[in-house]
Amino acid sequence: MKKNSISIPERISSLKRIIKHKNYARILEAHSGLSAMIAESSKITKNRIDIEFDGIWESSLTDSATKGMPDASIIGTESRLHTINEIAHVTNKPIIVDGDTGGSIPQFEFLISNLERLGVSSVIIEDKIFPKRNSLDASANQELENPKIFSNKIKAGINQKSNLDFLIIARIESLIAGTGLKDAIKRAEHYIEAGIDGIMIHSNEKNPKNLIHFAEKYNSICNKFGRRPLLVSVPTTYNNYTEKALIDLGFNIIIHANHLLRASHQAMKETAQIILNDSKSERVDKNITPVKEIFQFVGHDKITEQDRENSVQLRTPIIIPSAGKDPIFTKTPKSLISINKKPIIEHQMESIKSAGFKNIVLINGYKLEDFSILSKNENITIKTHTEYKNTHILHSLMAANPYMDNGFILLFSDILFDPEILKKLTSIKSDIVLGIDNSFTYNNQKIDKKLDLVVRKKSFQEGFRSLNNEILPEITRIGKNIDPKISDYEFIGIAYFSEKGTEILKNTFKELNNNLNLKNNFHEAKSFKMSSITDIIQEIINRGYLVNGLEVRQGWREIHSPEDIQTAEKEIAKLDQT
Ligand code: SPV
Ligand code: MG
Repeated sequence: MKKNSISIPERISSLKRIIKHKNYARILEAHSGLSAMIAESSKITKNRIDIEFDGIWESSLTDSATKGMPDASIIGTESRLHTINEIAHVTNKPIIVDGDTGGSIPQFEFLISNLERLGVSSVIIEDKIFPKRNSLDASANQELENPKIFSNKIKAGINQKSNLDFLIIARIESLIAGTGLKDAIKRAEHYIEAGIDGIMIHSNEKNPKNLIHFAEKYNSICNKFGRRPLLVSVPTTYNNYTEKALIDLGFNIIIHANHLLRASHQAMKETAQIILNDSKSERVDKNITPVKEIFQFVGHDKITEQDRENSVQLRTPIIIPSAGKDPIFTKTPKSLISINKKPIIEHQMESIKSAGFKNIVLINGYKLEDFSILSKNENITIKTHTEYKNTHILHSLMAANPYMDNGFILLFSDILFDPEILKKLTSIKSDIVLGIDNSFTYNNQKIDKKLDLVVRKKSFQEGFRSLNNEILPEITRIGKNIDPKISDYEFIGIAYFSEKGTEILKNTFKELNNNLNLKNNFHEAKSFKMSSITDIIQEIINRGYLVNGLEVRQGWREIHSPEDIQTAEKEIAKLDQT
């Protein structure tokens, strides 16, 4: 799941929901964004069942220790909220906050409204007097609050909450302060009467007899009030008890309260010792997480991937040759044919923009004055190919020669397409990649035009591997005159040329242009001047350069005939409805 992708009310309610569903929640301590992500993402599978923590405990002990401070009401609420915010920002699971004593009533109200705002599910406050001392220190002097005064604080807290699923839990410290089981039971009665959502009974004993007695009596205590608030355990000293044993005793929330902090402290100490000893860090490598894994864990990889994409998108122009007169649509240049009251070029510009690309170079020729409607658009550069009558699409494309230096995407003027196609094409680290589609091979519809067919190298394993390790087909033949039966794909009229791919194209073009022998027959064209893009691609392949295909299924449509316009309009109308 993505970091912080849950709504605040949903997150607040999630703890209550989990407990309602399975009667208990297993919680692990965190003291930072990173440790919270470990708590959230840790998972094992036992007997084919996935086991994870249900939520995060934001502990006063470990938040203070992370700041190098004792757990003695020194680190203030603002600082604690900072840590809680950090944790909430990178996780989605329920958070239970250790609220210490809760402070005065106004301080407790302030804490609750801030915790709800951050999506925290619950706060636990202990019935000690401020400034408190950590409960695990058996030698500390622990002073308890009068239960009636503490109950007033509980009532004020209940009044303050704006989400009924936010749980206020009272932590009874009688067994820590040495006031005994009876005092604990009396306090529980006060707090339940005040309307508490849960009771945490704490103990710092290894063999917590009184805590067990309390748990055994808990249901009968609750019976008097006709409701049973949740029961919470923090088994730090009595951690020979399994979660199952505690659940069987009636506990609903089990908090492993400080273990990630203690684990990291131990690991840090050992690492520091080894580096000091060896005066180099090599030996610690095997014990510590590789930087690469940290990058991946905190999402650094995604940032660099986006950077790469962005820079490719800013650098790479989309070149659209639209100079010739179409044999079917003779009145209008192809780019300006209207689909749903918008010229094709505008549909293309929308897809280009949504794929993150900025610069478009359009080559016009026939009826160039009609293109004045685009003159106000600053992302589009219009270049005129005056020789359009005596040449074909390859020469139109090459009229954009000065704009190609950083590589480019070639886009035929009559293609509607999904933005993802552009993104995918440029994410492949191959120098020349053609968008190819194999649907014609199983599509029985009558095809009323000659397709640009493509044959791929059959030993597929030898194909080029893309960044995400897909094997890309290597193209061996391309053209209209290939037998469809031996063809694997059709070219969709979208292709990517990297900087190097462009250099190959430019050099090949330049050499052929200077070759006077090419007046007749150039691949499938009558002459080099009248050649198509597919002719020069075949030439590039024949010269030994690698040309790859990116398989595209659906997400594109060629506007070849008036029927195609009707179909495209219907498709757009359908999309608009959904
Ligand atoms: C904490 O984790 O800060 C707690 C639990 O309050 S304990 O340290 O056991 O008191
Ligand atoms: Mg604490």
